[in-house]
Amino acid sequence: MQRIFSGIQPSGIPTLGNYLGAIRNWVALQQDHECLFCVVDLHAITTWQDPATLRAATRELAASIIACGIDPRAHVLFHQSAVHAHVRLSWIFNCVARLGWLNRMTQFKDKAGKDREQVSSGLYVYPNLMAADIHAYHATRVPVGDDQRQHLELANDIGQKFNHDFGVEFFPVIEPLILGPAARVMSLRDGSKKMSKSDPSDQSRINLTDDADTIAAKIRRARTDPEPLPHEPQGLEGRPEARNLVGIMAALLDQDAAAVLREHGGKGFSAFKESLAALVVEKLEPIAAETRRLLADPGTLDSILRDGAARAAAIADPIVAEAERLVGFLKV
Ligand code: AQP
Repeated sequence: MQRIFSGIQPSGIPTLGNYLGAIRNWVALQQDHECLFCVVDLHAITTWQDPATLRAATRELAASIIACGIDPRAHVLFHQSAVHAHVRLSWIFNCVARLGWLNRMTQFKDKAGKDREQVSSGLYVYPNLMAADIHAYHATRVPVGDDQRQHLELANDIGQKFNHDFGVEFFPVIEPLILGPAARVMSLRDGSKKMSKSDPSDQSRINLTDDADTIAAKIRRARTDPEPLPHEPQGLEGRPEARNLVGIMAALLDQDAAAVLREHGGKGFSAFKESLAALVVEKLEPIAAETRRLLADPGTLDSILRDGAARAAAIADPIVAEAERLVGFLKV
């Protein structure tokens, strides 16, 4: 069975984008893969996180992931900082990866923007930590969105350079697992920006914990254009906000945009938004309720995370210890 590593940052409450683009796919992968699901708090602090909020967000994200259908007994759910193998291997990878490789990472350029001199050095070496997350488990598959493809190629370059430098065949080649039509959910306020849990505007996203009224209000206020919906997907060209709302409905119904437009083409946005809000509420309400139930019992949640960390460490520790031996660290 192939081993899969998947991570998500506790940098806010998970959004409908995280659900449709990532967590929902993870649920399906559980059937025929050995899965590690990681709340990547080490990655989250590459940008500023308030400490108390980070602690709460780590629990909330773990609860949401379980509420979405991840089984933490059959698979491994844990938070990254609890398994030290990640940091140990990432330091080695900081010394394997070349500056030139990191300089090419478009996500760093996007996230740093004009503030390049002021962002943390952690943000710059983020892809090395991501490579360590995967290689620490000898995982061979990583479900990723298109935006993460470049980081995965870098993880392979690092693994292969390590193998070459130390004359071993130690780290396997990782394959990206691109699942279904790339569901990329965009901001409700700006159809050219992706929906993000760390977006300063709460109105830009639907949080997995939003209640029915909040969801309906956010969808009602979502930016659109004055034209009615087209009858064919080609009519969505140049209309990013319309495309986004149609895409959300299509993803939630496991349909394509053409099927949605066959039913809703010609309608104005107010009618369409009402149908969409009802659908989003129907799909997210059980997740929010289960998340609340899990969060009401933090003791049980913490014990799930503790157990997950112990099982993750049992896999990663021997692999990273062997990498350290290959590098030449003295073991006494
Ligand atoms: N808008 C989105 N549409 C589809 N997929 C998305 N993902 C994130 N946003 C969307 C997918 O969610 C997974 C986990 O992402 P992450 O938390 O590790 O970091 P991210 O991609 O940077 O997600 P956010 O929500 O935008 O976080 P912040 O605001 O902290 O940067 C990934 O598989 C990602 O593709």
